[in-house]
Amino acid sequence: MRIVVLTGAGISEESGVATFRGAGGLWEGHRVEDVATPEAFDLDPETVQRFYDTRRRAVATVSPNAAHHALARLERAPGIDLLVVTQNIDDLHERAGTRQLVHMHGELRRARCLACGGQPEWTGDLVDRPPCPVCGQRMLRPDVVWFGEMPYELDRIEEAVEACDMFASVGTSGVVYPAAGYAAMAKAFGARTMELNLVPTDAPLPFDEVREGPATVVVPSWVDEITGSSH
Ligand code: BJW
Repeated sequence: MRIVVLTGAGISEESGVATFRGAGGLWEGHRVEDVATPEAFDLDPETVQRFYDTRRRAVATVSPNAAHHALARLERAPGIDLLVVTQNIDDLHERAGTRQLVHMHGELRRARCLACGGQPEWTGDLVDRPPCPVCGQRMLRPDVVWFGEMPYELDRIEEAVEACDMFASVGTSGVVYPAAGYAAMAKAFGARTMELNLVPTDAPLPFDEVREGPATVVVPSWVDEITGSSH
């Protein structure tokens, strides 16, 4: 069975990573749509770099939760061909053991050089403008995708979405495109579509089934059903 799972901030919430929208989901008093842009970075790079430096440090102190682990278990199950497409920039899926993974909005643990285009792994801070390890220029930014920028690996994602038998959306508010369109795309191509969310998204729903609850509960129980096991 070919499965695509799209994850959002909600899957990491119980690990202690803040979501974007909803209670406490503001970015330093601003809407994320107003500040997660290349224009905001051009206007005030230091504030943006500090924001991502803080998040990079914070993510290093948290751990994958039962939902991340369940998806890693699903990938290893016989007869399952799973692609996890995450909008998250944390590395909790890979730390849980998921291998077939796309970070469509980039990664905190990677920088991007505005001079040479290099994308070096990065674990430190960027605010002090360290030199790019590839070209030496001091023009590194976080390798994340802001509004108006092109998300990563869209061809690979769309191919998997169109070919999958089951599509599950986990912990995402479904307001940011193109990710928000994948459930409808999967459904149009004949997949069964599911939403697993603490607070399910509003109608019109592209989902055949909705399971309401925290990711650490609903994701492991869904994976158990598919794999016929219990943990
Ligand atoms: C739990 C839980 C628990 C809580 N358990 N669940 C007009 C119409 C349509 C599109 C556009 C438009 N105008 C502009 C656009 C395009 C724009 C867009 O979508 N804008 C909308 C806001 C309208 N999109 C773009 O610009 C994208 N690029 C693009 O479109 O390129 C051109 C293109 C053309 C043609 C084809 C393809 C592309 C780029 C979008 C980049 C988004 N970047 C960010 C920041 C990344 C870096 C960072 O992390 O700082 O990505 S914004 C932010 O939102 C982040 C997230 O990945 C993304 C989604 O958020 P997510 O994950 O859904 O989080 P929340 O907080 O919204 O929701 C949390 C959910 O969890 C909730 O549902 C809770 O219920 C749930 N939850 N606890 C289970 N314990």
